[in-house]
Amino acid sequence: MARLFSNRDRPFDLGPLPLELLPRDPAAGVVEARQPGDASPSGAQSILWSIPEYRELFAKYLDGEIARGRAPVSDDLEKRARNLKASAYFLDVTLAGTCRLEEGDWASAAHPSHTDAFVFLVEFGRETKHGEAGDAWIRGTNAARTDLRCAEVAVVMAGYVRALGWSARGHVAGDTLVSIERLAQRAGLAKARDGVLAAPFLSRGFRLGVVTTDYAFAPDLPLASLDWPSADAYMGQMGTRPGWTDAEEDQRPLHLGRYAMEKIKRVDEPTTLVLRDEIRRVPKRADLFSRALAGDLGEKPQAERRRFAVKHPLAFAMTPLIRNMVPLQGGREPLAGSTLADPKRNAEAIKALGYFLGADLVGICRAEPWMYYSHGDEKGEPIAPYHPYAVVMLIDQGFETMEGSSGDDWVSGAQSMRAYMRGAMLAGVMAAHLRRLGHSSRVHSNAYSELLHLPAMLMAGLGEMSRIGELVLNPFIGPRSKSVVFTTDLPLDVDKPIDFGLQATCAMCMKCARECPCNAIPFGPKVMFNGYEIWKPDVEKCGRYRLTNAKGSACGRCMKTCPYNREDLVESERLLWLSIEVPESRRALIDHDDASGGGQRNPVKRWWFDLEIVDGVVVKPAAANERDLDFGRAEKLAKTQKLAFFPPELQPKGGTTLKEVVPLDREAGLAAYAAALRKA
Ligand code: B12
Ligand code: SF4
Ligand code: SF4
Repeated sequence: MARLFSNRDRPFDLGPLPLELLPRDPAAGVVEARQPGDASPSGAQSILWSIPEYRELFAKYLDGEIARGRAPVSDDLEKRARNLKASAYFLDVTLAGTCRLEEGDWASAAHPSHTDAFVFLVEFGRETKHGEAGDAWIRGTNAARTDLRCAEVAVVMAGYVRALGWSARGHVAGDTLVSIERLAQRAGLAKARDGVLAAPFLSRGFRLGVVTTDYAFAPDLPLASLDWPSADAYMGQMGTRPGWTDAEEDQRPLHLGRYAMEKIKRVDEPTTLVLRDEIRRVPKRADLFSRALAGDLGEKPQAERRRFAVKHPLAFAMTPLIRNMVPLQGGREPLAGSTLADPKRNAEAIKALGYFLGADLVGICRAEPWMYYSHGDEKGEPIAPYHPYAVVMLIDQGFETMEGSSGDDWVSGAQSMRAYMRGAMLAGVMAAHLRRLGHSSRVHSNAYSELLHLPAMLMAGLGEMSRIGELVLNPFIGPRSKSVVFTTDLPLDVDKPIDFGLQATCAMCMKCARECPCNAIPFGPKVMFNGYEIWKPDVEKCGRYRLTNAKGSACGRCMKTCPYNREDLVESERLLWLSIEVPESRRALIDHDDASGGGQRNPVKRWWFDLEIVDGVVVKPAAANERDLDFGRAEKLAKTQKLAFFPPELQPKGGTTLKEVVPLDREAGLAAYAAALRKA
C-alpha cells in the first residue's frame, strides 16, 4: 500500500508520479478530444444532486480582484513554473504542466489578454464495487466529484496569482473560456485516444482544470508517449507512486480506507481517563481565537487574529471558499427521515463516501451532549445539543511540505488552511447528501463549529491523546492532521477508541516539548482538567506565538518534529507495528528518530516562496524562522517551564459575546495548573 522507496531526494514540484521521465514531442499536434467521464450512470440516491451548490459557489471565485501591487517574486521563469506546480501538488493534483496560450485556445473572441496557461489534472476517486455499501451514492458521480475538486484548485491557484499582483482566471468544465482539452495536450498531461483524453500512469479516469494568466512562466512540451518509462519507474524507485498501487488498494473494501485501522486494538474507553459526569460544557467564547478577537489577550493578538494564518498569498487564496462554505453547513432541525435503517450499512456507506471524496481517515462516534459548546460567541445564544452521531474525518496536513518547513515558517498557515478547506468541502457535500435523503445533518468546520473536535476524534477511534496536548495522534499519519466533523441523526454504528501504546511512548519521548518554540508543551505528567485526563499545553503561550509569529505564519512545529510524523513508506508501517508489538523497542525507536534526523528540515522539500501580505500587497518578509533540532534544549526548558491552564471557571461565562472584553487571567491560570500538578 505505502511506497517501497523514499522520496526524500525528490523535489516536491515534480509531483507524486514520474512525469519528468516521459519523452516529449515538440511537434505533437493537438486534436479534438473530451475528458474521461463515468463508466455507468448515477442513480436517484447518488450524491450528484448535492454537488451543484458547491460548484456554483466555487465558480464565483474563479475570477476576482487583482492585488494593487506586484509581489517581489523571481523573474526566473523556471522557478515560477516550479512554484506553481508545487502549489498545485500541495492541493493534491495528480499531474501539473504549463504551456503558452495560442489564439485558437480561447472559446470566444473577447477574452483577457493572458499569455500563459497552468494546467492540472485530478484523478478520479476510488469507487465502490457493485453492491458494496455506498455504491448507490457513489456510482456515476466521479466526474462531478472530480470537477468540484478541480474547481477548488482552480479558485485557489488563480487567487494566488492575483494576490501576487497578476491577472488570472480559473477554468473548469462547464465554467471555462478556453479549451481545457487542447491545453492539457500542449502542457504534456494527456494525449487523445479515440476522441477521449488519456493520461500517463493512471488506471482511473480524471478531470482537468486550467489557470490562464499574464504571469509568465516556463512552458512544458507535449508528451510523446503515455507508456511507463521503465520498470524502475513502475516500481516507484524515484520515490514515486508505484504502478501497482490501484490494484493493491482495490483489494480492500472502500469503507476501510487505505490505512489498516482495523488492525489497531480497540478498547471500550479511551486510554486517557474521561469522567463524563464531571465535564462542564464551555462556550465558544472560550476558544482562544475568539478570546483574541474580542481583545481578551490585548491589542497585538487582536489585530493579528484575522490575518495570522492567511498572511501568505497561497493561504489567503483559500479564504473565499473557507468563509463562504459556512452558510451551506446545514441546519439542526429534524427532517422527514428515510428507510436507511441499518446502522452498520449506513456507517460503511458514510465511510466509503468520505474516502471516495478524499478524506484520509473516517471514524464515527456518538455526539455526546458534553461535546457540544454550551453557547455561541457572536450573540452568546445557548446551544442545545441536537444530533446524536458525529462523523469525524481527518485531513493529512502533508508530510513532504512539513519536511521542508521548520513548522513555524511561512507555509504553516497554508497547511492548516488547505486542510480546513478540503474538510469543509467534503463534509459539506456529505451532509447535504444526507439531508437530501431526509436526515438532519450539520457540518462543524473550522470556520464555524458547534462541537469540540478533540473528544469526537478520540471517541471515534481516530487516535489517542498525545503529549502535544490538544491533539489526537493517529498511528499512521501521526499528529499531522486537521479534523472536520458533521453531526447527523442518520442511525449509525459507532467505532470504539483505540490503543496503540501512545501513552507509554509520550511518557518517555518529550520531543514535541523540547522543540516547541515557546515552551508551551508540558514536560510533566498528564493532569485532570475539567473531568478528563490530558497533557495540558499552555494555550495562551501557543496561541500568542501562533498569532504574533513575525517570522512565519502560525505554527505546527510540534507536529513536524514528532517521531510519528513519518514518510508514507512500507518501512514506516513496520516501525509502527514494532512499537506496538514490542513495547521494549519504543525507547530505541524514539532515539533512532532523533539520531536519524527525524524532524530536521529537508531543503529539497522547500517549495514555497517566503511572502507576506501587508495592507493588501505581497512583500518579502523581513525574516523566516530557520530552526532545526535542538537536543540540548529539553533540560533547560524543563527547569524553567511554567504553565497556565484555563478551566471553565477561568473562561468567559456562557452568554458573553465578542463585544465584551474579559481579560485573560494568567496568574489564576498558573495557580490552577500548579494545583492540578500537585494532585497528579
Ligand atoms: C482554539 C484552538 C486552538 C488554540 C487555543 C486552544 C484553546 N484551549 O483555546 C491554540 C492556539 C492553542 C491551538 C493550537 C493548536 N491546534 Co487547535 N484548535 C482550536 C479549536 C479551533 C477550538 C478549541 C476550543 O474551542 N478550545 C476552547 C476550550 C474548549 O478549551 P478547553 O476547555 O481547554 O478544551 C480543549 C481540550 O482540552 C479539548 N477538550 C475539550 N473537551 C474535551 C473532552 C475530552 C474528553 C477530551 C479528551 C478533550 C477535550 O478540546 C479543547 C481544544 O482546545 C479546535 C477546533 C475545535 N472545534 O475543537 C482546534 C484543534 C483542536 N486544533 C488543532 C491543531 C492541529 C492545533 C495545532 C497543532 C496547530 C496546527 N498548526 O495545526 C496546535 C496544537 C497546540 C497544542 N499543543 O495542543 C486540531 C487538532 C487535530 C487533531 N488531530 O487532534 C483542531 C481539532 C482543529 C481541527 N479542525 O483540526 N488550537
Ligand atoms: S504547541 Fe503551539 S507554539 Fe508550540 S510547537 Fe505546537 S503549535 Fe507551535
Ligand atoms: S513528539 Fe513524542 S511526546 Fe510528543 S506527541 Fe510525539 S511521541 Fe508523543
